[in-house]
Amino acid sequence: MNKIEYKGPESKDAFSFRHYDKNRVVGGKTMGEQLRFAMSWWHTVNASGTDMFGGDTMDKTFGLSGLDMYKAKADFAFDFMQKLGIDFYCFHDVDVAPEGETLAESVKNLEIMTDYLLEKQKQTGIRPLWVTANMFGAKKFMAGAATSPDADVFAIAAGKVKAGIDAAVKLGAKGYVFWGGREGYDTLLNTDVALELDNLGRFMKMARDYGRSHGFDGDFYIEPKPKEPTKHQYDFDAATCANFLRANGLEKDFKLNIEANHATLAGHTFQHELRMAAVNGLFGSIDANQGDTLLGWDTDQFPTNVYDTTFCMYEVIKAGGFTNGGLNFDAKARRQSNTLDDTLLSYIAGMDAFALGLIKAHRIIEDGRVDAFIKERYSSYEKGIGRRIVSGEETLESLAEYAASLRNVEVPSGRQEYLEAVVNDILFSGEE
Ligand code: XUL
Ligand code: CO
Repeated sequence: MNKIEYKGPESKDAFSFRHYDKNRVVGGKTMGEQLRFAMSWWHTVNASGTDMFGGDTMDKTFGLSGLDMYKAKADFAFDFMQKLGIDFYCFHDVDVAPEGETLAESVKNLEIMTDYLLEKQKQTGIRPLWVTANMFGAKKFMAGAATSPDADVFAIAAGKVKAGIDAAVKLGAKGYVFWGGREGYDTLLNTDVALELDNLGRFMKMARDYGRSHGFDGDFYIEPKPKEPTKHQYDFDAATCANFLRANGLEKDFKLNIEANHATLAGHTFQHELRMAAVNGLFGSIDANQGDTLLGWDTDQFPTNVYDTTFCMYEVIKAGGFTNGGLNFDAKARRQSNTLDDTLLSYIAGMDAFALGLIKAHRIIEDGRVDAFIKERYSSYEKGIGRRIVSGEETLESLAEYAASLRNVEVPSGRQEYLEAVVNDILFSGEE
């Protein structure tokens, strides 16, 4: 196995890193520790290029079927991660083990496969960043899982999450994700929203209680997404999830897993969602990808836009860095990029874009012009009336009295273009 090596920005070797130098220290920690890259099992090991209009363009069966195929996929996955120097992976239950006719059969298959994965983990030191259960693919989940109108479906979903948490504990994962692709509704003509939302809260409390009493000491995450496949998803965006978590008393055990392409589908920037997570004390993990503004659906492309990776890493650094979370490439090579080399090149592109983002974000902070500008912009709250407002000493009446005779109040310029030029300056000049 040839490992992908760091060869520096001048390298023309497509199978080398130009910016990701795992052991290089940036801002007091190595790039590896700061970025905590993870491989998404579903895209990398399973996705075969299918889209709404056409079938497979890649074969990832290894010429096998049943458990043998899943084991071959695991062999491939660990080789692939080692080649790239990736230490984490993320998976849904059905990504790594075949689904049975019953819950009991599925759980058995998952146990067999997690035994196999555990062996591979011992050999390599690689482990899951997070685990999740697929509660959107099977026909029974067509109307949701925890928000299904059918209580048996709710029960099966609970069983899947229990098995997923058990797998997380067994494999040493410090994250468990809920992405509610079908937790929402298409029409109010058939939906009891109040009951569905209560059930979603009940479901997550059961998961929290089970996890905390069975050795899961990591973070639970909600991964917000506004729509697709469902028209209205209950986990719309970071702010909606913050409200849901607080309403259900879950905010101590849950954080958010912010996905770039989900942010843009919600009409937000990736950076906005990260900031909203952070200011609500819910910054957790990231699904790294990018969308295409002209297409407008969840294209799950590999992230190559360095402005976005820079602003993302700026938020990550400001939030204090990852603890249990990391950067999971919830991304797939384009349907036409259908060779194994393309998958490898996609990861290299994404990892380099984030390494560059980390370097540049760190530079923006070290440079200090942006932070200094923001501090100065709000300086009226550090003295006089502003300080008294912030410290809670003022009331509407006292402020009305204070403001009564103010004249010619001038708000200083916001200087947006200057600040954008500062960022360009840092992005496009100077060495790494
Ligand atoms: C779907 C999506 C999922 C979650 C895990 O848009 O992002 O792959 O990350 O279920
Ligand atoms: Co995702």
